[in-house]
Amino acid sequence: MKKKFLGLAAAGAMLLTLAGCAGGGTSAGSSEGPKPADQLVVGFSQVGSESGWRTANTTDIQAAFKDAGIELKFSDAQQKQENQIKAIRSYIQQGVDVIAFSPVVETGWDAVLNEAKAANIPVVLTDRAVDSADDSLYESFLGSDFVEEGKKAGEWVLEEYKDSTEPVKIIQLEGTTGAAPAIDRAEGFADAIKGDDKFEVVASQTGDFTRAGGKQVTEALLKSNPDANLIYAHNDDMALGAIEAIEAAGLKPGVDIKIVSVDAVKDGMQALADGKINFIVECSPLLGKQLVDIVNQINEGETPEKRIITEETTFTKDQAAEALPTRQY
Ligand code: GYE
Repeated sequence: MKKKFLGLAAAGAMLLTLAGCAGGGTSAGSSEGPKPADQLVVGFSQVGSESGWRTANTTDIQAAFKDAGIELKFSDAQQKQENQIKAIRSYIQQGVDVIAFSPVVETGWDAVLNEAKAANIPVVLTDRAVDSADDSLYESFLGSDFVEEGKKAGEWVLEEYKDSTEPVKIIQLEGTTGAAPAIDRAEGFADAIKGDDKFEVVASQTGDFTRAGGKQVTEALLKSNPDANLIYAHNDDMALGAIEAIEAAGLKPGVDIKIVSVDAVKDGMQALADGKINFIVECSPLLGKQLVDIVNQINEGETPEKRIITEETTFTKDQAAEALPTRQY
């Protein structure tokens, strides 16, 4: 934060006074230098608990801060942007040292991020991006490359159907509307399959990243598209909901209708090992340790990397069976 203080010289003492009044505390790494871990306070606003991925992400972040001996104030926004904005404002009020959050949607953050900036509280984005043109509104963005994930799913589809001359009708189960992973996973996938017009996305709807949403949307879309060959689900939970809907329609998931999804959480991996899902692109929720590292860097007055991309792989049926016994989440 030392650098930040210099960088914000133009903002002047008034903002520092305001921050002082609001929170009564000094920010990490301020003029007095780094704080000991047990005096650091981080406010984290989580998206919700919509999926197995999210639960694993929350558990991992909470455990990492506990291990580091850093206090973590945690709030669950129940997939509502207004709740996240309230939580962030309250962290600003409390004068926490760092605010971290996983933005439910990409747009609409500039005002509250400017408030954090004015209060001189560094913000770290985890998991999902914001679309702000001003990237000085956050210190670092830690998370996956969702376009790449969508591309990997699309490339698997290309390979799976490479010998087929028939049309391939695809139903897409989208994540939360306006969320970075929903936008980017759709884009990467569309890009991968666009070269061959035998692939047709016949229907695409949001299932809000939940199992119930995936089930409900699949039920409806199978009725309007009884000849669908494949479901591309933006996460495992929606794929698991789709499996229920496919079975309820008297069809065999993974055989009559193939499924490709993203995440690789345990339940998804089990369905893959059982042959009900055909391919999964991994998206790691284990961001806790890296988030602690970023907070420590900020506290030390260092500048964290602006973009930290999570390393991820893909899984076939056999690879899922092999990975399952030691899968953490
Ligand atoms: O894929 C999905 C969750 O933002 C990467 O959010 C995350 C996504 C994840 O609900 O399961």
